[in-house]
Amino acid sequence: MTRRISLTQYLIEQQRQHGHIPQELRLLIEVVARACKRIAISVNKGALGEVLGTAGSENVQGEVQKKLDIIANEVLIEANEWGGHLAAMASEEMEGIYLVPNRFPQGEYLLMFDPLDGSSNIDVNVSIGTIFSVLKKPEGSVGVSEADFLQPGTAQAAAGYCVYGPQTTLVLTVGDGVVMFTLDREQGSFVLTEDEVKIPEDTKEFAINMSNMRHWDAPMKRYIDECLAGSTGPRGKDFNMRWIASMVADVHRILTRGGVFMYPWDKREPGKAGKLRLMYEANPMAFLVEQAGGAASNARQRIMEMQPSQLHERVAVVLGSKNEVERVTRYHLEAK
Ligand code: FBP
Ligand code: AFP
Repeated sequence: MTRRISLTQYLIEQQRQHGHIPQELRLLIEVVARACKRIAISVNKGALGEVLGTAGSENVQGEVQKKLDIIANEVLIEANEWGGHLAAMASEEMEGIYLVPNRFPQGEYLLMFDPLDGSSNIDVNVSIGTIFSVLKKPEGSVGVSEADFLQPGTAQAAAGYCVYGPQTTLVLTVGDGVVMFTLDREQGSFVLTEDEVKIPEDTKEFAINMSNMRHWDAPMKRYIDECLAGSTGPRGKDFNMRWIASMVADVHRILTRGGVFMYPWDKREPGKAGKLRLMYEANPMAFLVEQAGGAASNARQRIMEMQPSQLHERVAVVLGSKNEVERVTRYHLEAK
């Protein structure tokens, strides 16, 4: 019988044999995974758990909050605040950072998350997910402030997501490749099901919200026009399109079979760099994609090298199969 490796076993082996992760980080990842299991239970209950629909409030970015956005945010905070591994948390659903209350021990790590990504898919029973990114508090900083979070993606100690779809899958990197765990619902544990996730360098599949095409700038239009031209166009091959409108689900497909995901800059909001958030969406996904052999840029530079200037900063995102990401980036740089 094939040996089943649980998330706990995997993390303990990483800690013991490879020295990749300190004990505090192992604990942190396990706690995040446990929170994801609780979120998965709420997601699965759907209408029976009265978790669908809007909550009647807005988050800091002026977006209408769904009940599950709030539930998932609370589950992640409650699960993580008491363990002693964290100094503070930040979330898409909270304006400022969340300090670990004084009654609990303080740790060295900072946790950021999008508790429920793909909000527009919650009520329609399509895959959604939780995205997380882990940083270390800068050496020598006293207390914790928002500035401690403003580190580039290259500083991430770990990143991952959990996708709530036909299966619940946890995808993780601690900087040594990408691994996937499938939730065994009967046992209640995450079981290792992919230990060397690799994104092919080439692809014939792209993901973008085509309804925004008229708002893109010229290099983005050029890239998509060439894909749409198919085998008789400059690319000499036919492309397929997929758009789930949950970044987790689109990135999961790319980590599984390749492809390129784009959420470009948009003329409608010239002051903003894109729709997606740098700190808790783009950076963790970029870390995963790079660790799987892919690439991630903002169409001009590597996402992981961007210096964030605020917690809820937005960024244009192009990620996935390396040769396509490089092509999109090249088109933008040539047009400068
Ligand atoms: P939320 O954080 O509000 O869920 O927005 C993020 C997101 O849902 C991404 O997961 C997805 O790729 C994108 O927005 C979909 O955008 P659009 O509605 O333009 O298709
Ligand atoms: P299958 O029966 O092979 O799954 O095809 C049906 C279907 O997946 C349908 O559910 C989708 O709407 C459609 O095909 C998608 O087709 P494209 O691959 O052309 O997008």
